[in-house]
Amino acid sequence: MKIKEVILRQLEMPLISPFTTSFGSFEKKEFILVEVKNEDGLSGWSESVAFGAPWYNEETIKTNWTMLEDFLIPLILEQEIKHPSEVSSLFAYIRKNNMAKSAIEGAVWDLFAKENNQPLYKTLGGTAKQIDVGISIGIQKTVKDLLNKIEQSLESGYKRIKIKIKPGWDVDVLREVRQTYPNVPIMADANSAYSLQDIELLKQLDDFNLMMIEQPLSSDDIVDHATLQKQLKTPICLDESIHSAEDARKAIELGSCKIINVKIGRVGGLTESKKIHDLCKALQIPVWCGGMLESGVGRAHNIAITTLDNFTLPGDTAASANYWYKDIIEPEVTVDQGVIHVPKGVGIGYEVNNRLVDKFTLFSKKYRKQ
Ligand code: OSB
Ligand code: MG
Repeated sequence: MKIKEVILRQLEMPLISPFTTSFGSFEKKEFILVEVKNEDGLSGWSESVAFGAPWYNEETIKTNWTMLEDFLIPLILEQEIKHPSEVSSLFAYIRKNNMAKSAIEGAVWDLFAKENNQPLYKTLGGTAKQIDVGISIGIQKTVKDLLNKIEQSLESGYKRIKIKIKPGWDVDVLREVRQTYPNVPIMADANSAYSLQDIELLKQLDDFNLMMIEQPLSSDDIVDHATLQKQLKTPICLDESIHSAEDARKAIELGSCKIINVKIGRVGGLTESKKIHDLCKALQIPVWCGGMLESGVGRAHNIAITTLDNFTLPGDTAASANYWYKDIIEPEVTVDQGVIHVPKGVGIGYEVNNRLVDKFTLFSKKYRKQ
């Protein structure tokens, strides 16, 4: 591959409705969109999933921009890359900063797939023609609001409902939801809002036949999660705690979780996501693809990785219209009876709408080979 130019753009897109988690609330989405260009004028696209503030992990939009500008883009422009799976080894000497690494690694994967006239999902080894999706519902003002959102989501066909929980918005809320919907596949995501001191409360969640509870304890913990899993019937799924295939191996060995949420950005890219997928498949641990309120570009990457065969549980990649007035890809991601039909076009399989990208861009910068 001959990468000639990298363009970073900072975008800001308004969300249709605010999204609230145990760590904070999003009114709009700010993110870095990455474009890599080859000498023939083909473009590969990806986005950084880092938020404006370091509340999900330690990265931010600004730290990602710095890492990309000072370290990652120079490596991409200087080295001859034969295959995108080499990118993560190029980056291996740089510690963490996974979302920054992933932001450019994904664009290289997209470009490579396009150079080879192949859909990205096939380049990754995926086979599914359609993928099952669920929806993540943020913390609401009232239980009635939550029940309304669940109703709408079920009408739209989503295959499972994820409910965000936090202390004060947990057992009573889930009880009401379960009473209203005795048979709907439901899970809860705590985004690290609890500690082992809350074990009696967490055990009450076993009454609600949840598919899983996602990341109940600290974002850097796998030890207490193992203690907790021994006392819970409900499977624990880890999100924040897993940054690599090695983390996944250790968590599984310790018994810290029975399910893993794969987020491409959190683990440093598509190559590492595939490694986690393969490891979990060998160990019979189901995985699913998480979401970070991505624009269509990130959503397309999520769809591509989800076509690998151990993504057996519905992911969080909901339709574009769940988040955006108008998404930056064409066509938008749509959900039809709870499934997304995987696009057949080359690369990410969706066209980036340059006019809308320009509209949402606050500033941008180009980097070229010296
Ligand atoms: O923990 O999965 C999470 C959104 C922002 C930060 C963290 C998470 C989430 C979601 C929403 O649950 C997933 C989505 O709809 O993109
Ligand atoms: Mg989560």
